[in-house]
Amino acid sequence: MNDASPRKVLFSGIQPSGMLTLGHIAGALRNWVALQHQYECYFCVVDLHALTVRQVPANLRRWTLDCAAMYLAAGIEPAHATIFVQSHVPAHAELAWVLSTFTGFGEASRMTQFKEKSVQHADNVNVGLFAYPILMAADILLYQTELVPVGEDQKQHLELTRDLAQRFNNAYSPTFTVPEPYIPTYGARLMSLQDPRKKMSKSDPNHNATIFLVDDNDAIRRKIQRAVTDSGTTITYDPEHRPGISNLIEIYHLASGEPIEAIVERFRDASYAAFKAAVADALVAYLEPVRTRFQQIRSDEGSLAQLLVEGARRAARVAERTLRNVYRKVGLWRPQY
Ligand code: AQP
Repeated sequence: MNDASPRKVLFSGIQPSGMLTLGHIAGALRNWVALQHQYECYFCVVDLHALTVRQVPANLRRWTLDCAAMYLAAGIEPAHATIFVQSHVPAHAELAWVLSTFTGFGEASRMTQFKEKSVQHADNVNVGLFAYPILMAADILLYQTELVPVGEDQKQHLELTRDLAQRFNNAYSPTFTVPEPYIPTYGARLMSLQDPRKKMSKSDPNHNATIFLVDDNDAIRRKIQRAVTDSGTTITYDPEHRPGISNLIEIYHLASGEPIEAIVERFRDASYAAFKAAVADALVAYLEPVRTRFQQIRSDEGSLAQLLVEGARRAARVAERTLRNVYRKVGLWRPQY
């Protein structure tokens, strides 16, 4: 690229709290792939965030590498985007601490995701879960991020990030870029195959509800065949009233690239069974190459680790510059070393 103006900075991440799902391709990875040439991208595996829910240590370690490998398998190119693991860059936790002293208890208490997650994880409502949006603000602000792709559930957190940046800048002098939400080109939110009013989630205890990106062809076919549909017999797209069949149409659209209207038109008179078979075929064809690439990347753990070390080095160079600035402004004394 010959464009002399610097590219805008974009930051995003996924928690390695399980194996990634088709929802992550729909709502995150395919956007990232499309954005990586246009923006200066930081794609982080946010393992510190995953700790807010109790994890089996061996699983968390494995999923961290799996998650990074899936970024690559989905098409992120390390030559264009920085891929790294959050805990490898200590500045994230350090800046989160400073920002927590600028966050009102009341304003953090208003975060709706905290309220929802406290109900979901009632046996472990920890302070980390409460402080999650502050760590997210640190993730974003360390890189002077201009754009953050956000879904509906993260809008409030990005608003807090903007407030914190402005508050800090006003209290001292301009330090942080105030980030803007980036409304992704592909906004699909895939729903659970077993309860289409709920989001498809990697930590759903019912594995039939979720298409994991590592599922083999038989598992994909089985899960699509068992997907809950609505009463009725026609293939129509109406997410509000017919969420089950609409979700399958979304999946077909994702896998085939065919416009929703064209799908509905083509399958209007088909049976649910025939449509499900077509969805399964399209999805198998779409996911097989991703899974094969994932397996190749994952089988060479040395190269993957090396790539993540290099990513962390690149990220740390930028993050530490911001953190040093913040420490100096708030009055933390540091010797020259
Ligand atoms: N079902 C989905 N449809 C569309 N986008 C989705 N994303 C996740 N699930 C879907 C997008 O992935 C990014 C963040 O993922 P995350 O794993 O860090 O957090 P999450 O949204 O909480 O995902 P899960 O699978 O539900 O995780 P658990 O089960 O651990 O809580 C975001 O860009 C999100 O929109």
